[in-house]
Amino acid sequence: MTRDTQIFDIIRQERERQTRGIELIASENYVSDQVMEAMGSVLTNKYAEGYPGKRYYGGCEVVDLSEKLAQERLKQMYSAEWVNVQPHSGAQANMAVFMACLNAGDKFLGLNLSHGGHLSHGSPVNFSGLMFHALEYNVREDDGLVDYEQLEQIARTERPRLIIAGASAYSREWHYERIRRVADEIGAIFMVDMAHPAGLIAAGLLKNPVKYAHIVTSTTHKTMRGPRGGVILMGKDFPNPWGKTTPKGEIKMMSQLLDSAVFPGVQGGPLEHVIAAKAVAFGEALQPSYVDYQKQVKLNAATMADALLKKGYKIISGGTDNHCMLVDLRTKFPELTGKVAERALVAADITSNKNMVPFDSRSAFQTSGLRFGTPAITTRGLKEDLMPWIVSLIDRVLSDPENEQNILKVRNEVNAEMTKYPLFAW
Ligand code: DSN
Repeated sequence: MTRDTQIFDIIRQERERQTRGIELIASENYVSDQVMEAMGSVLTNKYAEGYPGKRYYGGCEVVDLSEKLAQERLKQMYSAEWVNVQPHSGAQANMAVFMACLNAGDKFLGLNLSHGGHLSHGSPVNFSGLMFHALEYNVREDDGLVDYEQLEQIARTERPRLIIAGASAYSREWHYERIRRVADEIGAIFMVDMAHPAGLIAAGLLKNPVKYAHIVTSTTHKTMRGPRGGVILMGKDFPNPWGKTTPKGEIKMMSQLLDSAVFPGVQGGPLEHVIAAKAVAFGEALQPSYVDYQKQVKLNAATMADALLKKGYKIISGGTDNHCMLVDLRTKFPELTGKVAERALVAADITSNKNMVPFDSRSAFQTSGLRFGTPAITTRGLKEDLMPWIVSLIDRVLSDPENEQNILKVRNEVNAEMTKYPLFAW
């Protein structure tokens, strides 16, 4: 077969883009060579519908070993009792939880997407908002923190069956205990989606939601630094409180419902090559060097947030406890939209994403915010001393976002510095 030069040239271009720039998208990271090796392995050839030891195809005895290893390592990372490593993504992990816990039309409560929440926590254009009755809580306008009083009040009045904590743009620690209390009071299931801070949690730098929630979901590729994918965890199995029964009238345990919801509920064959890559990433997360990495992610984020504040930018909630921060551009540049800011920064090889800020006056296509995060640049080897320099580059671009000469100068500085931080061993 002739080599597909078209696609491999595109991959080469993407590799160059990733290498020459400063990557500040809070949900992105660079995986290790071993994670990529496992993803690009012969395991991609195998069909393995079912679970280890209970498959619908022959020849699964080898992939059973790697899936079991992934399960054991993930349990160890979070002191979990039960896990499922098959979800293809975080959204699919969440979908499986909805399927296991709710009936179509049931009420659930999640953080408003425009206040930092996630699409799969109730957006009207997502399955969660389309098939279920989504209720939302906000962050407070004055301090940008989750409005726990509002959450409790809605929970008591509306009595949702499921309450979700977790966000895609929230830079503070959560009061899981408080949410669990109200969930217990009304008999709701409490789920935490820890996709963003999962790596910091595994390193013991943030509270472990497995101790507080009935069910925890995550992606594996953000701060965790594994392949793209999802997982579900529980600290303790429990009978489904809503009394979903089998055709024989038995009440099922939540682990059985979740396993059936992932497969055959929302997925077919698991991606065994990705599951092997997850196992590699989980193995890396159990090494002492992972804690050092996550401490540096947090230090870099705190230093970047300080530098932004010193330059006059507003950060929602005033800073960060984790790897990310949400900047409200309106304080420093009232006329500048997130859309224009994102484009100007990309032209300077600094990648971030436009993001709505709480109580935004602009639409999701324009936005007034930018979200920054440090997992990727920390993997690259950048330390806290470079954070003020990155912020000064951002500031130069945003101060004159249409000035191509200015942007070119910044880009040259970015490219010169980043050649000092090689990315791939091959
Ligand atoms: N798209 C992800 C993020 O950027 O946070 C969430 O799924």
